[in-house]
Amino acid sequence: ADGSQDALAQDFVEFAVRSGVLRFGEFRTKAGRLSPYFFNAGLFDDGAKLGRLAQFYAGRILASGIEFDMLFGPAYKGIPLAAAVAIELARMGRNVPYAYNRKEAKDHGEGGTLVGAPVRGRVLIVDDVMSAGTAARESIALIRAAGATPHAVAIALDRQEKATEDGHDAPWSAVQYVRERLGLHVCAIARLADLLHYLQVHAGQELGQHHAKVLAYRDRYGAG
Ligand code: OMP
Repeated sequence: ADGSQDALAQDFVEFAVRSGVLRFGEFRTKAGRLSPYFFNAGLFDDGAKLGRLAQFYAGRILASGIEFDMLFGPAYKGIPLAAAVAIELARMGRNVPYAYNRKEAKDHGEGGTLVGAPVRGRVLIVDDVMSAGTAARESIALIRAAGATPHAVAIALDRQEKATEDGHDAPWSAVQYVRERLGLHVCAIARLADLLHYLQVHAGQELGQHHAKVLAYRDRYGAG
């Protein structure tokens, strides 16, 4: 299966749309692309939504069979994600340490930019979205600098877009780059293909009207 009709992914897209996290319109991405959709994980903004989100991540992570020794949440949006996923994994019987970074180093107190458990072993990065791959590369560098092994990345949405290299579009996707060039495992709750499937299923309804624009965006920037 190509995963585009994956039930968990379809449930997740529905949850994201109903929560107002996945929106349609005109948005500028970090890589400067004009996108007809945007996923704002910061809008999983109450305890129930965050808890449900964590269940989706934990379910995907455990089903993937990826091995890991700890979780890492990159500042800022990865911090509540890693914390919530750590709680959910513990509830499911898999208690692992977690850590996160500050964006600015403290010059007093405990010092340094890393907070939480010591960063060591095989680290699973928990982040929101992968588009062109810049955020993932920053997290990988941080974990390497701490002397640990960046082993895997779990994201809510893989936008399945071309990576950028020095401001230019690469022929491969960001996820392909992280998997094949950097050798990390990547698991995503949903991908652009799942979103397209969801919009297609809702053809004829208000949501379905966004299908053509999202498809055109994939034709322009899609990869993998
Ligand atoms: P890359 O660093 O290009 O992979 O983009 C990932 C980051 O872009 C995410 O961590 C977000 O900060 C932001 N983003 C979203 O949150 N949702 C989207 O739908 C698209 C982006 C984006 O700017 O590409």
